[in-house]
Amino acid sequence: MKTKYWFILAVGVIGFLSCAPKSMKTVADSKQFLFGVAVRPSDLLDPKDSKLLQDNFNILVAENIMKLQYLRPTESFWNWSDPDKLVEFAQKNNMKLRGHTFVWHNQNPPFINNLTDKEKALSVLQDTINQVLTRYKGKFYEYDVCNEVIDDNGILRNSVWMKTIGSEYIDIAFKTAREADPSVKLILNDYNNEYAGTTKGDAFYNLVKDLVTRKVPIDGVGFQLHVLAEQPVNEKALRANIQRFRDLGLSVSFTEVDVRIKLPVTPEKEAAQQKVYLDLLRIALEEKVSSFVLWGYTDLYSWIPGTFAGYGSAHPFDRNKAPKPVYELMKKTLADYKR
Ligand code: 9MR
Repeated sequence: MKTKYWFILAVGVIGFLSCAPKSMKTVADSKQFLFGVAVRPSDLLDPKDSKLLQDNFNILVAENIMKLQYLRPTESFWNWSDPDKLVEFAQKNNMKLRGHTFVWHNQNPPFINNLTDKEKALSVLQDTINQVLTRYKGKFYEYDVCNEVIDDNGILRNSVWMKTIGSEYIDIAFKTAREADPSVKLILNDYNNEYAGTTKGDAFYNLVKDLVTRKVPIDGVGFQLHVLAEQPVNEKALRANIQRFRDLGLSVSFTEVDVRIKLPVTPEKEAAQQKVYLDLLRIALEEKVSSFVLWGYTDLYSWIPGTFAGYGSAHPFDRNKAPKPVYELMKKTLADYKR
């Protein structure tokens, strides 16, 4: 073929490729924005599901399998197989990982729930963190070292860790994690902590400020953001909160985003949900949050109906795992964003 025709063909191919619709992951990568999802082991096994993950997300978190109930069901038995597969999948697909979680009041195995002795509790806590972060050294981008340590009244929750060790369990968990893997960003994660000026939001901030003042090695905070379509985002209170954590030298991640709708779904409620998702994404971009992670992508496997009776349709993909209009709008918001 003459050079001229080769040239025309090449221009055509390049033109076609640049007009071809880009995947969400390509867009997120190009913006250096960490956009992720909580996954279940079966998401990695089914070829269609794993393709969906590959096309859409550049950071993953285990929805359940790294909680101690599953990861360490007895003191001597560790369930590494599923987490190993998740780590391998993420590495193979050029995705980062969030870890969730070491220290929680929920989803603990009986041998932890039954702890009473302080020394024993301390050794279990430290050993758990050491074993996980030694095995996966350098493999996790962020880790929720402690989750939901403040209760709904704004005081330290009376968890098994609090009862056995006392409030210093938080310091000890963070210090142990830092020593075990200095490369992973250490996060304190919670729900209803996203707004400055609320009981829980302010209690969470005061706790974190105290940790920073006492030089406990914390790198960032997580706002879970399990929110409602019917409650518009309070942008001012969210931005003020992000700013005050940034002033402490910390990062902020949106770690478990979903926006539930009071059933039945109507076009108005869907429009309200779109606004909440898009506001959160825009604020995350503008405030340069560390990661934006959906707590599940499809309504098919949602945790919402089991916990909030009468609510549902909280995720950006429908029960057939097809993207809803809100997802296309999120993609456009990300694609149009100029850093
Ligand atoms: O999505 C998780 C669900 O499958 C579990 O049954 C539930 C048990 O409490 O935990 C859910 O995930 C929670 C997360 O680990 C911490 N923040 C709240 C999430 C929703 O309950």
